[in-house]
Amino acid sequence: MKRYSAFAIAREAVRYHSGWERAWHAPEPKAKYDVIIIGAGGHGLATAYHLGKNYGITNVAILEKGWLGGGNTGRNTTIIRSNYLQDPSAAIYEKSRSLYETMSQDLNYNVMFSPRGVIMLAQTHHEVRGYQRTAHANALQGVTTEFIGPEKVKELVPIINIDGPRYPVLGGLWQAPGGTARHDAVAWGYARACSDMGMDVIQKCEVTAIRREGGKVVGVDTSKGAIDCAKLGIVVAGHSGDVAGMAGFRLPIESVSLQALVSEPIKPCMDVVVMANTVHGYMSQSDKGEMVIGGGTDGYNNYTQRGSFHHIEETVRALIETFPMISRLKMLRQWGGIVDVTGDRSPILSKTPVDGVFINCGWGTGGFKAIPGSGWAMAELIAKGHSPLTEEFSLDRFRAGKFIDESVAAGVAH
Ligand code: FAD
Ligand code: PYC
Repeated sequence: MKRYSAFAIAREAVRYHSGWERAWHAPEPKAKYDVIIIGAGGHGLATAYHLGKNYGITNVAILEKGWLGGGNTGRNTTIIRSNYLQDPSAAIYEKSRSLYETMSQDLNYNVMFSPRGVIMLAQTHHEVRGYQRTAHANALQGVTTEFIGPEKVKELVPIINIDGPRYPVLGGLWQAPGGTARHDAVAWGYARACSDMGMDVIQKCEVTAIRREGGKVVGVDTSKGAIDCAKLGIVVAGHSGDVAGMAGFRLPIESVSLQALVSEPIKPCMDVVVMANTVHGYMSQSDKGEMVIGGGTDGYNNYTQRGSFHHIEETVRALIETFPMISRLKMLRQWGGIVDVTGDRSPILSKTPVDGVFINCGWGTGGFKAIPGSGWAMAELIAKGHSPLTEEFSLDRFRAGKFIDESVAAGVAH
């Protein structure tokens, strides 16, 4: 594929943009692949990309029932950070954050990574102690964070009200190298790179059954016919339970809706990301000027990818004391995505009871930030059968009771 460059833009400008080629091919499925990945969200595409880039495995199909990036990858609020408490989490999230730094260059696709900094506000004394503990843990893990006082918070976020009365800002966990990226571009960039390596990204291709022989995977049935494979990666976020059921095993996962909304665009007023977990809500400003706002998950399980009025009211009510200016904003649109949540709020990257089937799920409310690191680690697991980054995240931890509790670091109320 032709490289994108400043020169290419100039060249196409003078020939009426007639020379651009398709960013990825639209193939029909072949009869057989070495590896099939179900789900063309960020995690599925990143897994395929690293199978090709790191291990030279390119006879790969990525099957997507809708359009690529149309699940949670295209619905999230794009916060990237690695300020988790437990060592295995810090390792994979920090690997991921560092891969975001060079992603635009690696993929030759501008994913608009913006390391503008992320603050998690401490608005109770309990939160102060919790975030101080995380800052110490992060120092030992080599993750750059610091606990900052209320004056520094005010300096970084001039529009914030730190005085309460209900929830004064007592400080915050500040990660300067955290930030945001353009979510669709992450999916599109990976899809283009996978297609360029000869992989088949096949949209509108729903997997309806997983075929096994003697405890081993042999292929899948899809809305475009049967396809054989030697190995299968299930990377379907909110539908993980359903698809695992097709392979004959159950997951310790619940599917719930997570919603977000954006305001009308306004002039630049906040150039960091702020999460306020006590109240609960979070906010950043997009490059278009919209205030991007979200809250906790819905309190009931469901598969409906849409927003609801009660959520706007709850989230805006939660944030209004800390950000009084949002009371004067008009809201533009809202939406929901179905996230898959585990009991310890950590993901599952694992082999499964079916030989040749691997699963990547359970990122819950926080998997956008993890896309490149998860893809890197999952590719290693699929190619070599083990990966230091996935070891602790196996399904066995639920049997052995070796939980990786990240309910606070998840940062979103469940
Ligand atoms: P998805 O992007 O959902 O991809 C899975 C794909 O599998 C889908 O495209 C789906 O159509 C496909 N699929 C399902 N079943 C089948 C089938 N049978 N056959 C074929 N294809 C199938 N994370 C952060 O880190 N930061 C944030 O700020 C953040 N904000 C969020 C805000 C909201 C409102 C939401 C909903 C989520 C947020 N997240 C955030 C979480 C993040 O979006 C997800 O963890 C992440 O995108 C999961 O990516 P994925 O590739 O696993 O799943
Ligand atoms: O994981 O940082 C996060 C997050 C913020 C909003 C939703 N998820």
